[in-house]
Amino acid sequence: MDSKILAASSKHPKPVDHVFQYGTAGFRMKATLLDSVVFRVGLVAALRSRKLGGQTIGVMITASHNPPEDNGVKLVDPMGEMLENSWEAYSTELANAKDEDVVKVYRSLGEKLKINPDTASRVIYARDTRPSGPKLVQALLDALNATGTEYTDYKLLTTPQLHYLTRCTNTEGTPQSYGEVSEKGYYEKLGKAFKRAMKGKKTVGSLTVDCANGVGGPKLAELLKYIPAGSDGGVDIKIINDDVLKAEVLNHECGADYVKTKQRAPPTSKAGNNERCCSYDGDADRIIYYFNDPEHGFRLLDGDRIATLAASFIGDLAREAGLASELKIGVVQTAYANGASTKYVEKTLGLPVVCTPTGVKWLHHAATKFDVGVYFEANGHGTVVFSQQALKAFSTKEPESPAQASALETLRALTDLINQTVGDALSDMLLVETILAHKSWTPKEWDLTYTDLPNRLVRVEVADRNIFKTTNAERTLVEPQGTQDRIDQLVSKFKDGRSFARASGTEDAVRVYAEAATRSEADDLASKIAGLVK
Ligand code: NG1
Ligand code: ZN
Repeated sequence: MDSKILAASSKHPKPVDHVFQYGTAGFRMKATLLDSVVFRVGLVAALRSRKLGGQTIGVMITASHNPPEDNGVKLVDPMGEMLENSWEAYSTELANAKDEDVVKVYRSLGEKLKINPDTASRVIYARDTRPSGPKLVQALLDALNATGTEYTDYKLLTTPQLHYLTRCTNTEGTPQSYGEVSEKGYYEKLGKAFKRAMKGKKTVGSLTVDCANGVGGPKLAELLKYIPAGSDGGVDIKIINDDVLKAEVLNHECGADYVKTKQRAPPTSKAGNNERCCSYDGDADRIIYYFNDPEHGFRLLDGDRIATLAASFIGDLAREAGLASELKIGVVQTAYANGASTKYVEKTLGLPVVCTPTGVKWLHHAATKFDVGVYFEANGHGTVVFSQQALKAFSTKEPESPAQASALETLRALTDLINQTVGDALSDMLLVETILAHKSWTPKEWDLTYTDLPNRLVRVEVADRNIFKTTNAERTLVEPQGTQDRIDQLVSKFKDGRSFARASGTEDAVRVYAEAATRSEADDLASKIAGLVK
């Protein structure tokens, strides 16, 4: 095997002097730099699968909301979760090994982790629509072939579809089976669950979906074959930005990141006042809702809003089902969640909120500590996870009234509708549509549940972002010494002031977030804190 790996590796030389790091979103950069990285990630996937006794590992080639010339690669663990933390370091080590040391590092990892090379290794993989994808797939294949790994190529998929299929593959034929192991199985599961969850309720008007000209476009078109029309207890969807043939339009002036950062609808959107709109990102694992309010202009309904909507709906259902006392329901956010959303969950919904560092893996992990854990990043990446106890309660509780039976059935449907492996724009969209239909809400009513505190997020270029060390879920700076005291002093001068600074995990910069009672005070606070860290 060693000589095969050596020969294959020589076809994928590492760019000299480039240092790679498996970050919160795997490896991500200009696609031209990625060939050796993908090859070596293939080697790590083989090791990880063997370490786990031949369970199937997922490999996704995507750069999400990044521009078309970028690409990236990340690994998915057997239950559809993000790669275990310690393995990020092994991936980084192998990605940075000199060409002549690849086999040595591969072997030493195998020895250190006590991996039996005779164990079978299995991988499934997919990619988004970027033109660099097929060539990178070839690098991955070379690694899988050199390590004698069995594989399935799912070609084009959204990132959450690959997470779903990874879990389905590993649970097939067991009582924990997550669904049929096929793309079609995914659509069927969602379509069936949506119909059950909707119970014939009607959505109001139509929903315009901006697919960021990414893989979400064709996949949504496919999903719609399994979704009834609005008049039939489903939803009427108008798809925009679904051009996957012109490479340069991916994420360009459209998509969740554009809408969230520019605070405006994509120019191609023709939606009228008060009409529901949503935007996916390039690999459809993020979703943001929005609408135009004739009185107040553009209104964003971001990840915080989706989390509060889901928590309130599921909380109500649990009460109606008579399960409120036995199930721990909670919401997980990051420090970027608007303070008003946190207050709404704690005070109005009466549910606990946990704050974790940035990065979905932290949120997901914290959410699994609840029986129903709702987690979302403000940027629209999130989902709901249910504990075994919750699933058991939903399926075994004897209803004492028709209302209880109905709540239980809706809860069961939600556990199938929600992609519990990772945030999923398609599944989250159907969840929001279901909830709005049940509540007979337009986006306006959803928007009125609480008022966001004015806030500002700024990106600060610094000489060395690594000197910024945080604690308290990234809300407190421990280094450089004294900086936090100065931040606290400034914040105390602002009504409803809150601010923190942390090094970005994905860009070479520090991010400063500030909230205050008014727009101008939030801007002022953010710029003062930015001045402090510069
Ligand atoms: P960084 O660059 O570490 O702030 C950004 C987003 C995260 C998350 C990751 C991964 C903000 C403020 N940060 O992280 O929420 O999505 O990228 O893609 O939006
Ligand atoms: Zn994404």
